[in-house]
Amino acid sequence: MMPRKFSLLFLTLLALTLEARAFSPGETGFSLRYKNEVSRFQYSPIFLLPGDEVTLRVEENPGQRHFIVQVDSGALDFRGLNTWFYTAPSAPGFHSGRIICLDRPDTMHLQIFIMTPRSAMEGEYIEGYHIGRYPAIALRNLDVYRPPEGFIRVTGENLNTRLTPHFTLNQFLCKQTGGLPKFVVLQERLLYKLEHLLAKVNERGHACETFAVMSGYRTPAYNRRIGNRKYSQHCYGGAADIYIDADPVDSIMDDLNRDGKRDYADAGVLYQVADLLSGADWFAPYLGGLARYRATRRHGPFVHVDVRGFSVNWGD
Ligand SMILES: [Ca+2]
Ligand SMILES: [Ca+2]
Repeated sequence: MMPRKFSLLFLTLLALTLEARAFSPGETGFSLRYKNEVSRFQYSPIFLLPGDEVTLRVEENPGQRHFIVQVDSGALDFRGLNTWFYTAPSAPGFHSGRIICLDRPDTMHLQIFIMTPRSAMEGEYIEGYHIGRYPAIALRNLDVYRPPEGFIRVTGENLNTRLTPHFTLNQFLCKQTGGLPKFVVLQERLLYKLEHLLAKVNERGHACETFAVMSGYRTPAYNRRIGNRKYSQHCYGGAADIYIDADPVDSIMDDLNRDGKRDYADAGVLYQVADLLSGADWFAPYLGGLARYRATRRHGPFVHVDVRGFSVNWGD
């Protein structure tokens, strides 16, 4: 038996360790409305074209009524009532900004990417990077299938930029070969969906700090090479194929149902959590495709999620 004094110390240390490991959703006490998005995350991405104009509206909470906004580049115009009008700079690149609450310590970091416009494409390429061809006509005339207006230019400097509290830009690059700069299409909404799903997964007892993203953005050229459907949400920056890889970290889905096997049933556990969220009213903006996939010789089991705007579920 351990002396009581030591066992208490041991328990305290254990509690502190568990505390340190607890998942934090990385949220601020206030929210920001911009474009068609709402974010409460301490890191919030804003993807814009050169010269784009966007309204930033901060929604106050009890005890949080006074804010200032700072940006490293571009023009900011205060419009009253916690509202700012931001005009993006004219050159592509990454810029940071922040919304600071003056009532208590609470900051939202704005991760502003000025994209390279589609007009910079030369044939199927931008700066030597193979994009391929987007279908000129949107599938069923849906906005989510219109060719993207711009591409995030990924360089050595911004490759590891945090987009939201638990996801970084490098997780979403297309798997095709080629050096930097690379170009990526990504929707803010997909990142927020992944954050909400990650928080739910942790809440359900599966501790993980991020998802392994097996496939994020796919250029139409790459998508075609792997034989995928031409209107894949991956090509529009709206989809991610994900799995949980926290214990052990070995690039394969963890044994989430703890049956000693890592297979379709584990993809099913992640699928169920995502499906559970789909039933919540507040989750409506994040609805999209949801699918589970079996392991093959090339990959382990995984789950596909996207933000096409309406629910479609499938499984193989
Ligand atoms: Ca694993
Ligand atoms: Ca299992």
